[in-house]
Amino acid sequence: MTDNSKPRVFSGIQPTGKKTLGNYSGGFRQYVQTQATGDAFFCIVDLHSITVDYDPADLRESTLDLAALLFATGLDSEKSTVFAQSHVSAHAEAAWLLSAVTSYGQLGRMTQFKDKSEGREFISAGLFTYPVLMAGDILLYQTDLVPIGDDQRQHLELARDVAERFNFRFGETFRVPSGVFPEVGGRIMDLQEPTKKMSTTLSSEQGAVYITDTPDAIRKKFKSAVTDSERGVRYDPEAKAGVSNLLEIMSVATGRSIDDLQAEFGDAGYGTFKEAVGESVVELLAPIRERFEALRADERELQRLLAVGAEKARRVADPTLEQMYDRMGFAKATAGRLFGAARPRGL
Ligand code: LTN
Repeated sequence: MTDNSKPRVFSGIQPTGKKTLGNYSGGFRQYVQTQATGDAFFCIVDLHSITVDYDPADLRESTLDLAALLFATGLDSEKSTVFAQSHVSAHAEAAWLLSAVTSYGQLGRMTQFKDKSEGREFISAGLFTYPVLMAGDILLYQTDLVPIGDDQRQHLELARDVAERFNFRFGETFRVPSGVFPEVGGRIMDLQEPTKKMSTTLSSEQGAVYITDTPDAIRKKFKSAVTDSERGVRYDPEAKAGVSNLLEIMSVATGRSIDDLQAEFGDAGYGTFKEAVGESVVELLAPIRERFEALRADERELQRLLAVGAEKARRVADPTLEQMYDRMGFAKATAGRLFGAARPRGL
């Protein structure tokens, strides 16, 4: 079942917001690459979505949207395990157990908690304990590698601390995971404000390219992308300038090096260059969009694929959870809990 020669990879993806070209470049693209080299689990973290104000009907739709998008960008249900967090009850249980070895003070120092709670009138307890749920996600699978964005470094550090504290207090149980951070294409900037990251929530409609945008919408967005005055098509990543961002985007879309692209477009006008970048992104995203539309239209098939994923996930997560209960001194629940965990929800 598990292949010990390949590192176990685990990542969680929030089912909220429309996913951007930035998410593709710094996330989805990496996930697909791990299929060849690792034993990979990709979890749609719906339980994390309830930590801020949300709409139940949206959550259901976004969960299926994200599942379709993960398969459309190239994840293969035979090679990887793609599943919804709420379908595997071990996640919610692990979060409670791990809260015993998580420091209240450390949770209070999480910058994401401080940013997300600032100025809100209602701050849920779940927003505060969010990193404990995330630690459980990772640790249940005896994960070696966690592909994540830079903004998740502090959460990963907490997960490592939690693993070490549990191992020390209750005996060796968890593998201590390492983060993998994207080198190239990890920071795609907003097309209208190239000093800011392209964002699902903060970018304007024109500043962000969505993975499921139509070819025409994509062309339009690149046509109106901000460039720099009088600098020509030159790469200068430090300047955080529009042209450098466009070069990076075209490099991601075509697989060609920045040097190679500079050689071709160095003397071209901005108009010609922007059109070429737009076309390269259309070529990258059009097939993904088509696969997405086809998969999304077949909810039964999506549900089936998620059920296959959840089954595979349970087979790995449940034994870890059992070990946690046992090491922590809980009396054995003869068959009861195991049966409960393996039983499909709703029965
Ligand atoms: N917090 C992460 C999502 C996430 C995750 C995980 C990532 C939840 N659980 C486990 C990696 C591993 C985010 O907001 N991107």
